[in-house]
Amino acid sequence: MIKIIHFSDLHFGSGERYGPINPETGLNKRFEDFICALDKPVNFAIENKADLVIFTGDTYKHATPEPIYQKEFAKRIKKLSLNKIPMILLVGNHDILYRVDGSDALDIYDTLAVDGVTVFNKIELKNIETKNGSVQVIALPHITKSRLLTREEYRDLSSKEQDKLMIEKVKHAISSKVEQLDPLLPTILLGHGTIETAQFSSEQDLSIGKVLSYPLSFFQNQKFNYVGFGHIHRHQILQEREPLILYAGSLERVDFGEEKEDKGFIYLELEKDKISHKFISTNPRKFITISCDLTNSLNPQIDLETEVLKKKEPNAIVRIRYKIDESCLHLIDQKKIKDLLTDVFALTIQSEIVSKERTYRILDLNSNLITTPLIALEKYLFEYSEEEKTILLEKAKQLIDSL
Ligand SMILES: [Mn+2]
Repeated sequence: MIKIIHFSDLHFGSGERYGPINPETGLNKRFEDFICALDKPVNFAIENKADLVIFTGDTYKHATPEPIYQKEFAKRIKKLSLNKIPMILLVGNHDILYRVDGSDALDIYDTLAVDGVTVFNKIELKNIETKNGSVQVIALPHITKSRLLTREEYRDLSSKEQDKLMIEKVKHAISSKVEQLDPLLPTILLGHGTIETAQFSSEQDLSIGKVLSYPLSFFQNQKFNYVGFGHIHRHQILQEREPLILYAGSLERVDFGEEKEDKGFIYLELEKDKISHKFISTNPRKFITISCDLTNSLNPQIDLETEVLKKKEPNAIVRIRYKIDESCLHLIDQKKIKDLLTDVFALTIQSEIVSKERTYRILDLNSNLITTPLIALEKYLFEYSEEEKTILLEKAKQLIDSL
């Protein structure tokens, strides 16, 4: 039996706007949360004498991390290496610098040839030796156009056609690796990217339709014992068996889009024809949104305070959102609200002011457009980029057509 720990989407440096500086360490306290979260799979692997640790990408917020982020990550890699636990590092989109040199934030571990560490930055099949036998790994790191296609191939294609071509190429690449598999060894496929049937965290939703996504059928191959993915922060199991296909999810909550999701890592026990899996929570810091519609309230301050006291929890990251009529705005004392929440970790207060007198108008949006809703929508979307507009209009057209 081979014991495997799989975690993903570490994102050191992300979400720090929710953290104050710890005066004792000089570090953002949210970053300290992320370090604690990383310690959980690392320590679990050591305590349980794991045979292999897998990380499926997005190490930092971006590919040029501050030295402190690199240092804290490297410490954990070294700890696993000293404990003789092999480790796989798969490159995610946040690890890649979009330049022609093709380098990424994980390259350094390959360059230094850290004992037991294998970095995957291209589609590849490799045998990884563990103390309980070899595992075959097909790696599908984040795919970029420049790494997969030649200029001649993509020059005359629309971005949709380029995506299609890339998906085709990935399909071929995976099939050719599958042909080379040794039927006697356990096989895992590790990826960083979007699988069509997966669900995003709510604040990640906007990237749907923009990124290329793989059909689930690419991975429904009985020659695989496990398909483990990174990229989508929401932990989810796409398929329970033959093979087990899942997203490990991120280790900590990056933003409020992940408020309702538990966070953790995956513990796997792999035998040639059997696999068991368990999600182990990192007990991430709580995010709490307190929403309050005060537009019909006679005592907005009291109503808001009541709601806040009902929902708040110590040490949580709290977001208060209240909706109030402009004429009642002066009845809210935000200072008093803050005083009720001195024991929370971080606090933001957002107000939405509703005005009865004025309604916001876009000049071009007038009653003449009532018969052409798509044109009306286009005018309404003036704040969006051309690319986003195109996506939204396409979706709207589908909706209108289906009605
Ligand atoms: Mn990613």
